[in-house]
Amino acid sequence: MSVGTVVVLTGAGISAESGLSTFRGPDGLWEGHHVADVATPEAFTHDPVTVQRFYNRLRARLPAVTPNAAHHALVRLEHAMGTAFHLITQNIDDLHQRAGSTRITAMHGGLTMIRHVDTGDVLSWHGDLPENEQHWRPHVVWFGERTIGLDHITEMLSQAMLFLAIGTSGTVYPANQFAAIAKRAGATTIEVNLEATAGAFDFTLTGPATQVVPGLVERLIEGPLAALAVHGG
Ligand code: BV8
Repeated sequence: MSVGTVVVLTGAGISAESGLSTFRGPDGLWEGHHVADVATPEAFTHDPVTVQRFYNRLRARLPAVTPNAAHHALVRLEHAMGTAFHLITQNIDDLHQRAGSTRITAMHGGLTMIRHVDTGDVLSWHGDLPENEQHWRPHVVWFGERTIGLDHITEMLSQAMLFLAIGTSGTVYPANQFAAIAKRAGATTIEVNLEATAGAFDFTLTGPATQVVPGLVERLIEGPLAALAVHGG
């Protein structure tokens, strides 16, 4: 039996009701682009203008959107659970951070950071990058690149009592392995989504995140996690 941590994984679906589009539309395009055209190191080498323009447009959207009830509910869960809580997000928006989440690993980086291709220096960044800029890139994990914090994430999953995935299709590796890893460690696995995915989940709670997550968090704090909660709900 795991030692009793709660690990939450979020994907694009938790930000959908804040007005940010998810990734896999019916045509499988990301904002009108194929993945390989904008979210790979090769794309950045061969066509930096298209890549910088793509991320400038995504970054420019952030000031117009705000965290929703699901983001805020996860902050309440973090406050109730303290060090027994860990949030992993696949999202590159900054909505969890703006809601107040601090025990967070942004495993695919973030739109509000840029990284120097030679020194690896990372800076906070909120405006556009010049479209022909080739020394500073979005601090975002592209396909074929190593994700951030994977060793720490694997350690957290090995101690999980509860694994909760919210708004993720389970399409992308290695995040799509986390439920199975947690389950092998003895965790109960729950997903919140508009529809069940193929992941290793004991329960699927279907519905929009803003309608399902707040009530789920309150029930967890008052019920099974009450013994673990370090503060009142
Ligand atoms: C790596 C940053 C190794 C960029 C992202 C063939 C088979 C299997 C795997 C591979 C393969 N070929 C290559 C791979 C590996 C590859 C991969 O998984 N490819 C996929 C496409 C097959 N993965 C990688 O390359 C990873 N790195 O493996 O490195 C390595 C090791 C050592 C050394 C070097 C290398 C890196 C992956 C990271 C890619 N970058 N993001 C950017 O965002 O521009 S991933 C990107 O897509 C997002 O960050 C996000 O993670 C992902 C989209 O997934 P979701 O978040 O799940 O979003 P999606 O739209 O798919 O689903 C939304 C869900 O929400 C849906 O289920 C929907 O029903 C639900 N929903 C909608 N509305 C709501 C809702 N739910 C609740 N409420 C709502 N209101």
